[in-house]
Amino acid sequence: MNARIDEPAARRAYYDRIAGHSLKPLWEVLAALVPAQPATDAVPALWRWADVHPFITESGSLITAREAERRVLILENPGLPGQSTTTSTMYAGLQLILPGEVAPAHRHTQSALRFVVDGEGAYTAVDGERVTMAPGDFIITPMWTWHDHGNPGDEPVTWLDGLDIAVVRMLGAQFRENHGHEAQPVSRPEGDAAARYGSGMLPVDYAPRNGVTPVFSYPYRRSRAALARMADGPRHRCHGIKMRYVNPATGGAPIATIGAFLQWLPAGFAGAPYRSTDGTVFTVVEGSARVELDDRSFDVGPKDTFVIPSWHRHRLHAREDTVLFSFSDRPIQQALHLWREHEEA
Ligand code: 1HN
Repeated sequence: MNARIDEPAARRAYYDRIAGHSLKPLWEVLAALVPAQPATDAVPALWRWADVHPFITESGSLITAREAERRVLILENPGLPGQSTTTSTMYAGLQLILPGEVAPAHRHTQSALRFVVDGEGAYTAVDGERVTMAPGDFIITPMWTWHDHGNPGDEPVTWLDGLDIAVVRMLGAQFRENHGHEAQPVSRPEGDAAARYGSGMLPVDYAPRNGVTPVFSYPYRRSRAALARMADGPRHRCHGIKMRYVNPATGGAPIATIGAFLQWLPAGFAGAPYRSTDGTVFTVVEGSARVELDDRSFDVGPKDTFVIPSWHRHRLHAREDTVLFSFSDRPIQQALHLWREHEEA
């Protein structure tokens, strides 16, 4: 036989012929499809506030929030060009809203979180209730809830958006609608959801829906005070004092697809090496720290955002008392029993 199947040229010719029939040989890609450990094209990356803030400000003179619908700079992972994503599943962006602007009401099947980075006095309206935003506030717009943003204040406001865009895209479950009114009608006074669902009580006839929290605002004032109270208590070797945001009605994640966390590292804290399968986006709220990975390290300070992809070993060193906010796809992985973590001694 002169065209044995193990000859490279014969194989290539065969691959070319079957390609015309939408067929591919698994044996050429098997190891990459099913690697021994997580493999992602996402890379660790850092967006320093000092670098991105001028670009965000400049975007304000190039396009209005109304025209853009959402005036956002995507924090696109350099390892995933053109994919508008920050980890393999999670999108992050920095959104600017200037005084007097409105970002019109819409809804979509992607869920979103906001973490306020800079400025105050803007609001987000979610399902008929407005919440005024201050730095460090964590606010969610669960899937298919109407949401619009406005800035009746007198300073620009910038927040970090986190969305499950790539997950919903992968599932082919993207839907969106415009409300028709720029700002949705306000049907509940500010603070209504917090009083009803976030005061350690629930309405007696409350039934949880979709695993989505009925509380959509987690003010930094309260979260920060909680961390401060715990500062002298026991600490995790890798994470310092790390808390996860919860749906107060279930104890689960506030959004079915996105887990969010706030952590406090005391000055001088040297965390043990850690990795987990949920690629994570971090933003520094207070303080300064060094993030040490196997092949690179970076120093981070307030308002800087960075990403640690899945299964990338890293450790956190706090130069000062430091507060980090982070989010990832952990609830999805946990629901599917896929989530793993590893702490080193
Ligand atoms: C979106 O609706 C918002 O509502 C922000 O503020 C970022 C990124 C992709 C798709 C929809 C928002 C978004 C988004």
